Amino acid sequence: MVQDYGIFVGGGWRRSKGKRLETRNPATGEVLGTFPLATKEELHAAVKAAKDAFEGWRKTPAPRRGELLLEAARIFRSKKEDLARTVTGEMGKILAEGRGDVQEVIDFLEYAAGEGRRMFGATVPSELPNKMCLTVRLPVGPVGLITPWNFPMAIPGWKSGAALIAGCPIVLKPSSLTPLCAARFVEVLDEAGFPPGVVNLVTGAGPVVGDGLVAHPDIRAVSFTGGVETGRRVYESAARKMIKVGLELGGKNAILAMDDADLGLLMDGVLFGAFGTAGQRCTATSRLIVHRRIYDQVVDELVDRVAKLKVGDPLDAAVDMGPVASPEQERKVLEYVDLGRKEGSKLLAGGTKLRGGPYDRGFFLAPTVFAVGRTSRLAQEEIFGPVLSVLRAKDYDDAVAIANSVRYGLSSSIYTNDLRWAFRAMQDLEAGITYVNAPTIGAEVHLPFGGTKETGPTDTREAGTTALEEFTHWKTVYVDYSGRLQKAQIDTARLTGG
Ligand code: TXE
Repeated sequence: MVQDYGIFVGGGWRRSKGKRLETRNPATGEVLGTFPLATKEELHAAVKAAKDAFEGWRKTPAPRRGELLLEAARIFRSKKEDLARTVTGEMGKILAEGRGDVQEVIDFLEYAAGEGRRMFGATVPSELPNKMCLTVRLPVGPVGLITPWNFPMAIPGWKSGAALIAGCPIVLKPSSLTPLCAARFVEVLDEAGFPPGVVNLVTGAGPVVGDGLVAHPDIRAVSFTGGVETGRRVYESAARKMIKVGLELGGKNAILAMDDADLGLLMDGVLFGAFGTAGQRCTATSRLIVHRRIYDQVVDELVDRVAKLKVGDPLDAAVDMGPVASPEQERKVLEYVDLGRKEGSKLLAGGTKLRGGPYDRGFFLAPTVFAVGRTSRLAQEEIFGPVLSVLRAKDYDDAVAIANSVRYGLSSSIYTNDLRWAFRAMQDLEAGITYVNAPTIGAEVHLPFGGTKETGPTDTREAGTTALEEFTHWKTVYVDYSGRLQKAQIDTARLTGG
């Protein structure tokens, strides 16, 4: 039975007056649920609920807030398999990755809960006697979380965990491709017992609900993950309101393969990095930059290994890659394949839509590899699908120059056994993340995540020790217990008599 969902506002599910959207399984076409395209008024009601909840939530001691996050993590753990199947069913990633999506929520909620007992500030000596200086973090207020479809539970988990522990009520606006995952995510938070209005969910069109959320005068910060062009609009709108904004806008991530690399290790990493989640990760390996001395050997082995990848039902444990997430994704990837051919790039593997039997019900593409020129669009633009571009480099410096020639700066990787190249790459690669002898994917929740250049113009980092930055501001506090007026910079009597 297909369930009709409402919006979650002020602690309960409400009916919406808006039109409805259907969410479908990209492997089978099956309708999984219907969701509202919420109206402006309904968005305003959600923001009002968050605003009304702010006073109580900010005054709830952070360790108590953490207890609710831990309770949510416990429920996620108890429902992990069922939720993982929802992720795979709605988004199309293979079940092992669906489980990973949910595990990331559990890991981050547990990490964030601990932050409730840290949230360290600084205590600093004063230049005056009998005076104390310290810094404290304070929540910014109600916040908007705008999330994409590729990690339909993990990204809401990262953003919500950080906002909630900081003391900010949330209004979550998920991608219209994966509202069911968002609804199930919010059901768990509700079951954990967050006070009414602290957690709100509004589904609907980006230009209405997303835009309206960023522009709403009572929303004090926005955390956004999505495409660059949408991110630019969010950035502009947030700047007009002078509010904090965190942006994570994708990548064109490269693996550098040096001539001393362990080729077996490299090949495993490239396949996982490029074709895991059908290439639809912001950190996906979309470029392989190979030292000229091993180029032919690497290309031969790669073509061999790609031919053995199994594409099919993402619930089948023997399958390596499921469908892409939507007809739009499929169209976009096939357009890039056409473009590659027109640009004169050499198709080494794949490049087709898979047809016949169960393939005809979903959006299944063959894992694709092109040999490309360094200025080609395939080498420069984020495709967000199972397409790997291979480039030949003269030496280390040339490989780094190619890697850095794109507008993105999210993840990067080098395969080498030479410490000198590894350590130079840590400094030379223009990216928020560098892996050594591992692919460009695989972030862990207790480390900062984000990028440079057009990936992360606001230079915020999600997760890890930096997660609170998006949702808090610093207050500096001076406590003078001298009992008299003391003047900084003016009472200048010093030991030296100055
Ligand atoms: O993203 P959008 P889409 C890239 C990837 C992909 C492309 C398009 O290249 O092919 O973006 O994907 C909401 N104001 N990434 O269309 O449109 C929208 O409803 C406020 C990279 O899904 O950026 C959704 O909730 N919000 C990426 C969210 O923004 C708006 C992950 C993202 O949607 C809005 C996903 C507006 N005007 C896609 N318009 C990554 N960084 O990993 C839409 N939205």
